Amino acid sequence: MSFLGALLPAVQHHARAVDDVARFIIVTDIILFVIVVGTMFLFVFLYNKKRHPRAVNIHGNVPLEVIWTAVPVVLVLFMFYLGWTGYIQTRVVPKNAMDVKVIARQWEWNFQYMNGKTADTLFLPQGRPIKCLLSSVDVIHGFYIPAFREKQDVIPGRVRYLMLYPEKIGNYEITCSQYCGLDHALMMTRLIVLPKDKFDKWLNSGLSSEEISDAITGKP
Ligand SMILES: [Cu+2]
Repeated sequence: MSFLGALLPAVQHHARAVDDVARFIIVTDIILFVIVVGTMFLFVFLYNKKRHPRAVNIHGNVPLEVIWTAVPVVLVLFMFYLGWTGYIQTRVVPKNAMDVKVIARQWEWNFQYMNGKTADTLFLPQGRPIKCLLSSVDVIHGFYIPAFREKQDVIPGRVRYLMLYPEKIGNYEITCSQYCGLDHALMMTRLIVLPKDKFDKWLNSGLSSEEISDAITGKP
C-alpha cells in the first residue's frame, strides 16, 4: 500500500491510478527541491566573496540549457500521460455498465435505479461497472467519493456521467465538493457496496435503506 493509500485506502483501480500520479509528482518535487536548494547552498559555499572576491559573468551554456529544458518537458509530459490514462478510466463506458441516476439538490443526494427504485444512500453491486448519470435540480453541486478518487461537478440543466468500479464490499463517504449554500457541509451520504446477491435482493424488494445498512454494519 502506498503512503497515500495509507491515508485513505484506494478502493478501485482508478483510485490507485490517481495515487500513482500523485506519488510520481510528489517524489519528483522532492527530488527537484533537494537538487535546487542543495545547489543553492553548495554555491553559497563554493562561490562566496572570500573565495571569489571578483565576480565573473557567464554567458550561455548550450548543453546546460538543453538539459534544463528537455528534462522538465519529459517530466511534465509523463505526468500528463499518467493523468490522462487515469482520467480515461472514468470516461470509457463498458457495455455491461449499469446506469444509476444521481440527483443533487440543496442539500441532499438522491439515487434512482433503472427499475424506478429510489434511495438516499447509493447502494451498488460489487464487480459491476456503474455509470452514474449526474443531474441537479437547483444549483451547481459536486459529486465526490474520496475513497474512489472521483469527483465531478453536477450542473443544472445538463446530464453528466462518471464511471465507478466497485471492487470491494464496504461503506464509503459521498460528499458535495462545490459550495452550494447554507447546508453544503451537511450534504453527505454513503456509498455502500454490497455482494451482488444482496444488492439484487435490495433492488427488487421493499427493504429500507436502514435495514440493508444494518446488514453490513461492521464491515469496512
Ligand atoms: Cu455543496
